[in-house]
This record gives sequence, structure tokens and C-alpha cells, in this order.
Amino acid sequence: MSSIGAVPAVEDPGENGLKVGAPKRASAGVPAVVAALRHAVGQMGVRRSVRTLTKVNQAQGFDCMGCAWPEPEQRHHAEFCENGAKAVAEEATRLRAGPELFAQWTIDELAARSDYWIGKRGRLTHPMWRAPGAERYVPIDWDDAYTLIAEELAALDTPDGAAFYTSGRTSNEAAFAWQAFVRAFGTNNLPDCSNMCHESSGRALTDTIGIGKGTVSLDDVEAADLLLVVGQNPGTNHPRMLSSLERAKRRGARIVSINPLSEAGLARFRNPQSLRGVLRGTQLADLHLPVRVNGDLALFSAVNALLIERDAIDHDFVATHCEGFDALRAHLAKLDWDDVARATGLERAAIAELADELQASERTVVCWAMGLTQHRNAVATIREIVNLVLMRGMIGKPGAGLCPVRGHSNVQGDRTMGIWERPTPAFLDGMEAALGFPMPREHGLDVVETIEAMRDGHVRVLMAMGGNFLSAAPDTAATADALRGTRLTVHVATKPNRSHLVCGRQALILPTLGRTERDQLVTVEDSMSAVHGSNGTLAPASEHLRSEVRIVCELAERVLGDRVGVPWPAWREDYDLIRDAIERAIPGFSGFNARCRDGFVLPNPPRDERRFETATGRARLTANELDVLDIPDGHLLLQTMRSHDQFNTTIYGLNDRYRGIRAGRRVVLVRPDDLERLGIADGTVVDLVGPAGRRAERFRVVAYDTPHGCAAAYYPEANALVPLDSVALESGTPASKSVLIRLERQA
Ligand SMILES: Nc1nc2c(c(=O)[nH]1)N[C@H]1C(S)=C(S)[C@@H](COP(=O)(O)OP(=O)(O)OC[C@H]3O[C@@H](n4cnc5c(=O)[nH]c(N)nc54)[C@H](O)[C@@H]3O)O[C@H]1N2
Ligand SMILES: Nc1nc2c(c(=O)[nH]1)N[C@H]1C(S)=C(S)[C@@H](COP(=O)(O)OP(=O)(O)OC[C@H]3O[C@@H](n4cnc5c(=O)[nH]c(N)nc54)[C@H](O)[C@@H]3O)O[C@H]1N2
Ligand SMILES: [Mo]
Repeated sequence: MSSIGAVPAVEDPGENGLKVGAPKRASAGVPAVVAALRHAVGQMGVRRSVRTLTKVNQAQGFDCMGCAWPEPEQRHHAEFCENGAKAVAEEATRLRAGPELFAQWTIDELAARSDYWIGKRGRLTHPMWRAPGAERYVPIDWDDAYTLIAEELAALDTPDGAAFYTSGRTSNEAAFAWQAFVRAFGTNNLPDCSNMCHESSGRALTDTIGIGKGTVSLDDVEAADLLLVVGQNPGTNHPRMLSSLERAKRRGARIVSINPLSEAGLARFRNPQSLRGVLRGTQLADLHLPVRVNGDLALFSAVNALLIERDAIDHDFVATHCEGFDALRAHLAKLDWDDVARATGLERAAIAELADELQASERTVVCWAMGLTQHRNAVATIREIVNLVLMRGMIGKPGAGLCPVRGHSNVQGDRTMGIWERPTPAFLDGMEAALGFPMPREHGLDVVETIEAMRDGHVRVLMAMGGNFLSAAPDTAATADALRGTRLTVHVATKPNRSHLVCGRQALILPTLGRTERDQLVTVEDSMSAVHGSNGTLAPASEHLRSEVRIVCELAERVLGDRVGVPWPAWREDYDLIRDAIERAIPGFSGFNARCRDGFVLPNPPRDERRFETATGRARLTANELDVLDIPDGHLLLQTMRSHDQFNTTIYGLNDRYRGIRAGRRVVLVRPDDLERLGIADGTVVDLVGPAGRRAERFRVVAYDTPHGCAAAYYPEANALVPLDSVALESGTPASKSVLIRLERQA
């Protein structure tokens, strides 16, 4: 096994093909339809494309796994977007990564290929096993695979010697069974993708409004008169959100985008579902604030200071529902505007313009995503946004509220089901009452803590329900070493990925059904707390695939026998029984089986009745210390982001159409005058050198409009640069959007 960095600096086809053009000024439109169909037909063929794409997000169809944006009440006959079509095509592909693939190549040879190439091998078809120290994976029976896992788990000194990761595609039913199994086994080591994603949002919101979720519905978004879109690129990552923004816009809403980059999706949107949209498009953002990377805490502190100065405060709301106003006012009165200028890179006039917009608005919605959550000061930044929304009384009324835009299609549902390393005592009480066995109370490990525990030899078995742990995690080389130090790594997956190729002493790949494939009805919860069913319709990619629910229940039976009273075999046969257990265990699910077919919205006290389940029953205004990241001479502050042709670590293609980049991903975007200052020409090939000599090799410099001192590169190629211990305070989320780097010319 090679011990160097796990992501090789290779691209297929050769990186010489890389082309850079001008960034686009509009999104979607005909090019999006063409791109969607090209991907779909390329992977699935014509007939299968039509059969599959017409089922996306329909009442009788399956929930699109492209993102967690909700579906409208009135569904369009094509309720999906370009990137949803790519996500579907990627799963419903006719290509197969069967035992022949693993016979032909050693594990190291596969690991030397790019993520793009690995993903394009197709769907996994058989359970595969890497024997101790073996060079290759070989097929294994399901039964033997379960036995191997049971033996390794039994050999641990303590149940805390294993960790059980979850990615956010897992259905509610599978997630519920999975956490029940893990807690019956005896640990809360349930790290999940949320730890790297919206954990900072959950922490800030729970802290201040008493629930770790947003407070708006789709109707609120469309009824708002002002929408802030902060640190989010919906044109690529939530394209269906653009339709909602367009509808809001038609009703006269104003939109402000706050982002170091001027993303095409927020400029002009050509709605492919209407002729007018295709021909003319709608200008979405009225105001764009090119904030410096990591500058949002300063920006929102400054805006809040201005609103207080102008007395643009909803004093009734604050007096009735909030605490901490006087302390916040005193804190913001001391705001240092030089710090604000340094952190945001914005003129005071531009910040005042944002304050004007907020002051004029009766119904404001603030949307945000990874541009805010993946910084050291992320939790404080989101609390500052809560301050804004509370002081303006923008919670619990139509057209207003907080809207963290979730990523994975069921990441929010997984949390509701208990995929969480820090469950509350109340949650565990409910679960114990419903399932009848005692649950561990001590908090478990999140993603970063799991990596540290593997490194230090405390966690010896890692099992993952989906995802790509290695490539999603920070500090790729450190994570790879940690994984290699374990006794067993197990991945339940639909397609091969890098995590399968950097193994423990033994390793298993267990192939599972995807969303598109025939199984019993499952349910998911979207970003706005709506729960509904999802029905796969395609024949499974291979006869050897098992559903996630089945895998969990069979494994639980093997590992636990009848140690706890859960009827695993019955759960596996009839998911209705799992939903009955969910109904007993988790508030808000009464009548679950009867209601899930049509869908329903979970209770949300702040939204529904302006009730805040905090210690005092009031929403908390908080004083947050400014935390300004200084960029030393010769350095840049790098954010790691998604291209238009990827879903997290799954690379659909090598283009980032809206940003004008084609046929390559190893690029670093830098402002032209910063390049001049650094003495590096556009087009130069450089290594990115991160903290403590961490290095990502061979990136082409692209001159691009981004604020002074900032840079951008794609995830996961740049993950090697993110130190394991560089995390958001309080939430532990890797600070993958503020990495100090320098550029080093290739010798
Ligand atoms: N097609 C597609 N859809 C997806 C995904 C995908 O990979 N592909 N991933 C899914 C998942 S899991 C998630 S979490 C979401 C992610 O959705 P996004 O959050 O939109 O994803 P990122 O590409 O990480 O983009 C972050 C945006 O934040 C901006 N940004 C970076 N740093 C800062 C900052 O300091 N301040 C501000 N204000 N902005 C900043 C970047 O310029 C970029 O526009 O999308 C989901 N949907
Ligand atoms: N530097 C940097 N790092 C980041 C981020 C960033 O912005 N910058 N973003 C972070 C974020 S927001 C997230 S959410 C994480 C994502 O982290 P993960 O969720 O771990 O990663 P994905 O790439 O979404 O996982 C893709 C794999 O999931 C498997 N899969 C797909 N569908 C299914 C299914 O239905 N069932 C099962 N069992 N497996 C399936 C496939 O094998 C596929 O290879 O990455 C994080 N890492
Ligand atoms: Mo995410």
C-alpha cells in the first residue's frame, strides 16, 4: 500500500485538455437541458432515461437524490433539474463495477486513478472482501461478510472501539434501524456527513431558537419581499431553488447575494420549463456583495449595528420573545469598523445598502449553505444572522425566517431519526421507551474525532452507511493513514469510490440498492421538514444487491442475536413496522404509516407558534466576538467548493460550465492583481502549499474575479490542505472554506 497522499494528481483525460473561458452571466436555459440529456442518455440510454426521469420527485415516484430542496405542492411534469438528472443518471447507469474490475486491478492500481475514473466504472454488483493484507478484493457471500463484521466487533475491548458513519442519502427507515443497531451494540459513535456540512447551523440554531432546523416553508420563500442568499451557489447545487426565487421575484421580491464569487445562477436564470424563461430569463440578484472569504461575521455584525443605530428594531417581538438585547446592543456599539473593512473587504456604503434593504423589508428570508458553515467562526456567524432575523421580528410569520439550505437529500431526516453522536437525553428517553432497551448516554465521536481516534488506535472498526469518508474528510493523508491503521473498514455503497481503496487490515464493500430501484416504500425529510415517501421503480442493478434496511437488520441479528427485543427479521420484511416504531419513539410522527404516502410537515415551534424551546423559553440574542482571519504576506485564503459537474466526491464530468472552466478540475482561482503581486502569471502550474507543509500538486492558476487575498479550488482535490484540527469552534466542522495557502511554482 502506498502511504503518500491518497488523491493522486491525475486527471482523465489528460489535464492538457483543460480550457478556460469567460464565466457565464446566466444559468440553466437550453444548455442545461442539453447537458442533462447528454448525461442521462450517455449513462442510461434513451428508453431508460425517459422511464427514469419522468419518475423524479413525482407523487408515485422517487425523491431526487440531487439535493434536499423541497418539491412544490403543484408538481411540474418534469420536476427535476440538470444536476438532478445527472445524479439520477449516475445511479441508474448501465455500467457495472463487478468482480472482474477487482480481479483486473489491484487495490493500489485502482487508487492511482482519478475519482472521475473510479466513479465511472459503474454500479457495484457483488459483496467484495479484502483478506488481511491482500492486494485485491475478491467476492464474498453476504453471510460470510456478516460473520466477519460480527467477529471483529466482538473482538473489541469496548463498543466505543467501533464507529458507524452515515451519509445523507439513507432513508428514514434505514437510518432509524441503523442507529437502533449501533446503540444496541453499545455506542453513540455515529459520525455523519452533517458533521462536515450544516453542523454549525444546527448548533447555532439550537442554541438560539431551540431547534436545529430552519423555520421556513417553500411558500415563505416565494412570499418573501427580500431574500438574502449567503454563501450558497444554488445555480449548481440547488437548481430547483432558482424556480422558487424566480416566483418570488415575479411577485416583486428583491434578492441580495453575498458571496466572494458572482455565481451565474444568481445573476440571470433562464427557466428551462417556460419559453419566456428560455428566451429572456429573469435577473435574480438586485444587489451582490462580494464579501471576502470568512468575512460574514463582520458583515452581519456591522449590519446589525446599523439597524440598532437606526432603531430599525421590532421592539414588540424582542420584548415578547427574546432575551439578551441590551447586551447585544452594548456589544455592537463597540464594533471596530476598521476590523469590519479588513474582514469583509466591503465599503461601508455597500454595507449600509444591505441595511437599507433589510430596513425596507416586511418579510425577509435568509438562506445560507456551506459558504457560512465551514469556517472557524461559523457558529458565531450563523448566530449573528439569527440576531438579525430576531431583531427584525422575522420569525414565525409568513414570508419570513431562517433557511439553512441542506445538502444531501435526507441529511435532515437522518438527524431526526437519531443519526447523531450527541443525542439529547430526551431523545434517548423516547427511544428507550419505544424500543425497550437501555441506550448509551455518553456522547460519541464526530467525523474529525473519529479520524483522531482511528489514528490513535482507539477506533479499530469503521463501518459506513454510504458516503465517501476519506475524500469528504479533511487532511486526506492523515485520514488515509488513520483508515489504514484500523482492523476492518466496511462500506455499504452503490458505486466504488476512494474510501473503498484505502482499507483497514481487512475490508468489505457491501453493494446496496439506490433510490431509483425497486424496494418497499421508504420516506425522507426535506430541508423544510416535510416528510414524504419515495418509491424506486427500476430493476436492481444486480440480483446480489440488498437494501440498506435489510443489511442493517441482518447484521443486527448476527451481531446481537436476541440481546435486545427488536424484531429485526420482521422489520426487514415490513418497513411499516419500522415506521410504527418511529412513531412511538420520535415526536411529530403520529399516524406515520397513514400519513407518509401523502406527506406531512413536522412540527416546528418557532415557525408554527413563535415558541422557543430554550432553557428560558425565549429566543436568545447573542454577543459574538469578531474573529478576523489575517492573511500573512504571500498567502491567500482558500475556499474549497463544488464545480457544476460533481455531487460531492462523485465527479460527473470535468466541466464547470458557469465558471468557464472545461476539461479539468485541478485549477486555483485567484484575483488578477493578487497574481501580479505574487509574480505568478495566469496559466502557470503551481502546487498549493497549506499549513505545516501540506501540499496539493499541479494546479493551473486561473485569473478570476474574487476579492483581494482570496482563492478558490475544488473539493475533494484540495482537501489534503485542510488540517484535521482546523475546525469550527463549537461544531467541529472542518474549516474547509478558510485555508491559508501559498502558491509554489512547479520546478
Ligand atoms: N449538483 C450538486 N448539488 C449538490 C451538491 C453537489 O456537490 N453537487 N452537494 C450537496 C451538498 S451535500 C451540499 S452541503 C450543498 C452545498 O451547496 P453550496 O453551499 O452551494 O456548495 P459549495 O460549492 O460548497 O458553495 C459554497 C458557496 O459559498 C461561497 N463561499 C465560500 N466561502 C464563502 C464565505 O466565506 N462567505 C460567503 N458569503 N460565501 C462563501 C462560494 O463562493 C460558493 O458559491 O449542495 C448539495 N447539492
Ligand atoms: N474540502 C471540502 N470538504 C467537504 C466539503 C466541502 O465543501 N469542502 N463538503 C462537505 C459536505 S457539505 C458533505 S455533505 C460531505 C459529503 O460526504 P459524503 O456524504 O461522505 O460523500 P458523497 O460524495 O456524497 O458520497 C458518495 C458515495 O455515496 C455512495 N452512495 C450513493 N448513493 C448511495 C445510496 O443510496 N446508499 C449508499 N449506501 N451509498 C450510496 C456512493 O458509493 C458514492 O461514491 O463532504 C464534506 N467535505
Ligand atoms: Mo453537505
